[in-house]
Amino acid sequence: MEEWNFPPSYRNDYFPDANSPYWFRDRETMDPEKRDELIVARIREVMAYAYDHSPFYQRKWDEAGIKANDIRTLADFEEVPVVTKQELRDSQAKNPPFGDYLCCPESDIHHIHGTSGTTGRPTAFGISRRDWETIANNHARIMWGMGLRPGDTVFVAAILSLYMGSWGALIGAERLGCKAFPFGAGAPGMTARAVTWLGMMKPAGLYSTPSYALRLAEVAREEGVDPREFGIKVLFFSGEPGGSIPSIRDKIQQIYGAKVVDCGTMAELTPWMHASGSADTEGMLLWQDVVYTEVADPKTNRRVPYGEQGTPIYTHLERTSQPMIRMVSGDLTHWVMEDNPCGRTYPRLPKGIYGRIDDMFQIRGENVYPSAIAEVLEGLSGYGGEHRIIISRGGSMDELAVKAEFDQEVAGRGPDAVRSLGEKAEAELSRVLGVRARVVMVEPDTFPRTDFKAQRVVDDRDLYQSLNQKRGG
Ligand code: 8LH
Repeated sequence: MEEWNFPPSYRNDYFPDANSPYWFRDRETMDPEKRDELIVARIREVMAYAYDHSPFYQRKWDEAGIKANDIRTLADFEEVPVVTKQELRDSQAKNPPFGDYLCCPESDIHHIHGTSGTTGRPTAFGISRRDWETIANNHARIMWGMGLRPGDTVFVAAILSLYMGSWGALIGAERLGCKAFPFGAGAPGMTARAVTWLGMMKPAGLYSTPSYALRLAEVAREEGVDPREFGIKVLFFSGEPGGSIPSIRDKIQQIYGAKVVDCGTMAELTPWMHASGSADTEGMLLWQDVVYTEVADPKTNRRVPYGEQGTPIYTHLERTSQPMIRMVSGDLTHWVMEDNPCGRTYPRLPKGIYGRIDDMFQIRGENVYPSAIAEVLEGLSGYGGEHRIIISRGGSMDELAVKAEFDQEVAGRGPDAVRSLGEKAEAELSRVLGVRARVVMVEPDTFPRTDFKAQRVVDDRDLYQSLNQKRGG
């Protein structure tokens, strides 16, 4: 059925009917129970393959006493031990450079990439030519679902080195028959140049992080350009929360006059677009026939029912070089199974991925996500576009302070307008978060902007103490 094989073998000249909203209608719209049956059979094949080709999986599953053939249901699969990032690092340290979960001969490796984080031992991705083509085919299919079409120009405005996001968007656009523009990001002066090139190329699609799309719009305005003049149809974002946060999504849609689609999971899980919205469906669909995703209780690693919150655990169904089988993400989301406006029968993450469990902090018993704070501020008219979250864990009670920029318009209206915006932000944050948040309004452009993923949490106890003294608190 529609090239759903393992090992995958896609025809690189395949295109759906030009009027079809689906790349593979059957795979995308089939009865989900039928799909689950096929997924179970595919899991057995992928597990047997990984066991035969990798000492890593042999060790892991022998220790757990699990064999591919034991997996008869999706519930059986929950018995399979999860893979953590640390295990991948350890495997690569002992078996450099690709680890003993590399399931193809090193001579088959076509691309080397790696994790983009700056702390800890980086992880190397060794991707075979077959996998590279599979990734391109999967991303082209999902980008078709976003409404992009052959001949469209796709502008990749993200760092093109150690970030799989940019490469994944690029090869998807190439396979889709688009005019792919690997513009990149991150070099000095590059955002202003992006404004010029966007004006010249008028791309149908733009890929970046949500934070960078906001930055790009600011710079465009500084250059006297209205971002709507770029004529973009679809902005597809990954890398951080934002594309499924209504206040942020709506603001960006309004600024660019374009549709925002949220996508993306983890570099290890490339084809990372396997969680992605579509032209008609907001949030993220889980394209389960590409990567099987379980939203699970982080303590038990077992699926939670639809409607509940958990951490995504991912399993490649179409990768042969470094397949991830039950890789635990450490992110948080909640999933639902409903009729989707686009007709695809996948489960959906209506609010996308909120953030990492590690980034969540507790203030007087309440769980607070940085993305929830961004959501509130972006919804306030007069907010200047950047903020920092300051957590104090020094005293007997945890305290939360937010430094938020006001915009030029509020600045022009004077101190009363600034104070009133601060009070409004404080009231709204306290209402939404369920805990008191102190807000300090700061001048426009106080904080540096990012051309990658935003980092806004500051654990700065000294600053908090001086703030307390000023307020006599
Ligand atoms: C997200 C999202 C999203 C990623 N909403 N959080 O960009 C896709 C891939 C290549 C990527 O960013 O991989 P990387 O650098 O390994 O980072 C993975 C983390 O990024 C992931 O665990 C999430 O915390 C976050 N992330 N896409 C919310 N659409």
